Amino acid sequence: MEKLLLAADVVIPVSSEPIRNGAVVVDGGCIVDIGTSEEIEATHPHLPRIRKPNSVILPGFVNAHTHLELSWTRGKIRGFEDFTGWLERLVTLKAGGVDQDLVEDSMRMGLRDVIESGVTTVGEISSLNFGGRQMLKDSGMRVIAFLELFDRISSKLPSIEFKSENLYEERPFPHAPYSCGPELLDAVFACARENAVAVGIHLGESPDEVDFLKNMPNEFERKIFPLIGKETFTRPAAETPTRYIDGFVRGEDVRLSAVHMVQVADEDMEIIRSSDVGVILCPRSNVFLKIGKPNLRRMLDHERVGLGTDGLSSNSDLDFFREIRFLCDMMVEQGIRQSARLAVYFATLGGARALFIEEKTGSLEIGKSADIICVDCEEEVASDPYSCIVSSGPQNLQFSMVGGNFIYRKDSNAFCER
Ligand code: MCF
Ligand code: FE
Repeated sequence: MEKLLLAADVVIPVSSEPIRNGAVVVDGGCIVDIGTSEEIEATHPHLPRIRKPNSVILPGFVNAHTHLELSWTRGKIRGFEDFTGWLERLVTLKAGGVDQDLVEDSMRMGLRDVIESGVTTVGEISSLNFGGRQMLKDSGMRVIAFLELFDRISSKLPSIEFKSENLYEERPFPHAPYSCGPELLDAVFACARENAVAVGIHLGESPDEVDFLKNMPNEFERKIFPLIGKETFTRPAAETPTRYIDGFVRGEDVRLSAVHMVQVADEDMEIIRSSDVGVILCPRSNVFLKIGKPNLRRMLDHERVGLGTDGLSSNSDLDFFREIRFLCDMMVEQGIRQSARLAVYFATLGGARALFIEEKTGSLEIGKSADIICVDCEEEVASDPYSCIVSSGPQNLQFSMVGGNFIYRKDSNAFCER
């Protein structure tokens, strides 16, 4: 990839203030300079250059939690009463079996929608034996493949290899505290400590999860366990899901990304901050599954907070612009100021931090990977670039690159000026 200059009406580095008439220089897959167009063009004359009218350049979005593999379930789960009603339907649907070609074709379409909504990094939940993972690698995106674990895998865990390549990294993902017993959680955190691998988990999602972990009557034991033929298991009683998991982490140096975190108490925030837990919010999924909305105010003084669409079994689409807009509206609803700026933060650097990859991506800084998108804005860009991004959609995406390579271009004709 040759050295390239990307210029725009506004460059939003996210880690610092927006630059009017800004430019970024990309070389060897990395960002090598950033500043005003004037400065950059003086320092780097005669470079091939891209500048779109009315445009904003910013870090590619981080969709920190998806289940692309479940794209085939789109529109198939309706009319459920509550979270466990939804889970019951999903488990039954999966047990009915599905054609592998359908799984892969729908995943390919899901992946396309993710890319066309400006996402350059995806945190994908993937079954252990899933053949479609190659598709993720071939997409050119940055991928954190969370390998989904259930109790039956406990004894085999030490033999699982979590691969790490340039743009592709595998991590363990015990599904949730109600589906994974203490033996598996202990084994996962031991493996994480030994191999310095980060971990992900669905945590603090439904009120029933809270009851389950308090050892109170709950719908998982009443309805879901009999359905899947699972024996219940003894577990240490905990007041909140965060405290429960903290009991397994035991203050040790483990990087944990907790997905959902709707059931969070004020006191949990102290644990989240001191253990430096990455929090991944999936607000549209939460509303879809009727579990309520996350308390966003609580999250504001924590840096590791990102955003995910979840999969098409719990969301109507994978349009990340819509997820950002929904988050932003929810912030306004909760009386949070500067909601557009914060929503863009959650969608980029916050997500990279929630996945512990902020050294590589999430902001436009010298030395970071060139994971960059360009969006054209319908309104006047310069007055409020963050709001421009929040009100954009896939139709506004001009190009998207990961590690300096284009993964999407709206019009590839006459792309560069020389
Ligand atoms: O994030 C949502 C809601 N919380 C829990 N699980 C899932 C979500 N989307 C998909 N799932 C899947 C999960 O990957 O539900 C299945 C798993 O394969 C349930 S099997 C107990
Ligand atoms: Fe999920």
